[in-house]
Amino acid sequence: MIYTLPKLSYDYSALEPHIDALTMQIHHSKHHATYIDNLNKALEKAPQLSEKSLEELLLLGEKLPADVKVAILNNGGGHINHSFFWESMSPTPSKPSERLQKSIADGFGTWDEFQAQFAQAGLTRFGSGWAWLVCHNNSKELSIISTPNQENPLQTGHTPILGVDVWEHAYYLHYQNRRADYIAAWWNIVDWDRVENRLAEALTS
Ligand code: MN3
Repeated sequence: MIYTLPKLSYDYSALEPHIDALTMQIHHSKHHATYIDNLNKALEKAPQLSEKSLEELLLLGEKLPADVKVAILNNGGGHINHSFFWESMSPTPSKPSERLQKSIADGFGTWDEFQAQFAQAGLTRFGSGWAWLVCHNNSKELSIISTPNQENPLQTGHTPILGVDVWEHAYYLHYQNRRADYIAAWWNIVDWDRVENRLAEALTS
């Protein structure tokens, strides 16, 4: 399987002023593209893995062949995380429906508490990584976690519902060291319809 860079459904400038066009362009056409190139290079060296889906590869984890393990986990994670991230945002975002707000408030007390915990997870991730709203695959409980580098919640038995990239490359050009301001602005472009669909699917699967 050869992976290719997914096209965005909006222009690089479409998320301004919350995410600037140059950040989007570099993030998508350079960072994400590099993860895909390096993933493909690693898979060339391990043709026995060619039938596996990306999810299956990430779930193999430590069982991956030693010479390609780190490359597949880092770059496969980078590909899946970024594909998910682009689809989590919209230049014309829907508001969270009452049903979604209730589902989330049931998990966190209130909507505001959910947003506060999510932002805190992103803010306190030391170095590079992600903050996530996840649904546990077995208990179906909602929680907020953060992962280092390009790890994905599926590797710990969770289905990601929403995730924000808090690597510096996601915000540094416009926000410099102000990660909190980036996360606060990012709420304005979250596609809540997408979030609601992901949650409904996670709860019934
Ligand atoms: Mn990134």
